[in-house]
Amino acid sequence: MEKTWRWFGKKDKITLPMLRQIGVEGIVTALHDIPNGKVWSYEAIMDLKKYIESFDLRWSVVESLPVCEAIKYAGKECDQLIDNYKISLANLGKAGVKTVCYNFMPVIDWIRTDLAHKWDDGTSSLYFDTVQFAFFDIFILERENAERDYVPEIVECARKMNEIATEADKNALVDSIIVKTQGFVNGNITKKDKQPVVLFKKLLNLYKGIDKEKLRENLQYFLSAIMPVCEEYGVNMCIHPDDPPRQVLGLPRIVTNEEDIAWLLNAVDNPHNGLTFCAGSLSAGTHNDVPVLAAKFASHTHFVHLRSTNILPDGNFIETGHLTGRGHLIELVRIFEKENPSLPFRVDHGRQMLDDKDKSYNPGYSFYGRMFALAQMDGVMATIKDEINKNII
Ligand code: DNO
Repeated sequence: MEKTWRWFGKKDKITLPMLRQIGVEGIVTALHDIPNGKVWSYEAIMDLKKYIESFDLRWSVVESLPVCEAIKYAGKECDQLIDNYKISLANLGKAGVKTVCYNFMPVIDWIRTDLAHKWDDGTSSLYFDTVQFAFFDIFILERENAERDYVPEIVECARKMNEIATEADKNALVDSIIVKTQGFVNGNITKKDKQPVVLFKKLLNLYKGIDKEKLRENLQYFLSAIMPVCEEYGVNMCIHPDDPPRQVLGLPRIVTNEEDIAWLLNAVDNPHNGLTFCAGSLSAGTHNDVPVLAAKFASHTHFVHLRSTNILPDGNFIETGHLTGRGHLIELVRIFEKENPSLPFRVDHGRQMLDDKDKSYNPGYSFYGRMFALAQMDGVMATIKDEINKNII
């Protein structure tokens, strides 16, 4: 597979020459400065593409061309926004950037409660704690009937947490859940927003009355509208699974399991409608057997995120090492190498280690931690290629 790396543009402290030194072949990036919903011009795309190519790298994947909320909840600006999306896709296609990752998660993209969960060896990784999340939902957001979504023991622990939490604790949690993890992925809330909770609640309100069926309809509408452009320019759309893969905050989520993925591929049956196979997101649900899903959907996969999690007995989950955990990444590399050796993959998130600590990288996107994981995956790939060449597998 092609070794790619998520790079956040010319302002990223991790530079393209650094990536060349560690064996990266392709870049995964976006025009992060263009506000969501606005057209990506051909000129702006070519400018970034040429910059990347000047370092002997290629722009392999767009992550993400963001889908605006009004497309997801079918607001009145929906058709205009889809038209803009089509123009951006056509411009990408003309520029030769033909793999586009996106998600259809309402309001909030990926969710973690702790961005620096300590390991015994001094490194840290990202973590999701159910009690902290329930505390955020019930006592900080004060979402109507939120406690119905948690078992009584969790509600009780969240209540106790609320009794002792200071304002600073609450702000730190808000920062982790809806600010720090969202801003840099072109999410709805950024560091500049003074009242993130107020804004977040307004966004949640936009989805009143939108259930799983309705959200599916809206996704189908969006995909059917853009497919002709994808066909004309050879662009492959790859949806990112919901992270974690379940309903949250009363919002529907529709890419959580085998049935959802099968629905998506069937609803718009077109080779350009495919998947970002994110092993990390899928592995955070006990209902998912990740290698089974990979084997089943490999031919519809256009892009792979290699990351693994472990689910703890209390339902919390931790981002674990790339050679362990429920992601079964070794088996996945075996499946995808056989299916399509030129498929782009990136190591998705790494631990914070060594010099990463003081660099204020985006959460999950450390340098040494990801480099370490990339080296591990590189070794796995080399072994598997060798097995394939010797006809052992
Ligand atoms: C988190 C990322 C996601 C992903 C988007 C794709 O680290 O994997 O934010 O980029 O969901 O649209």
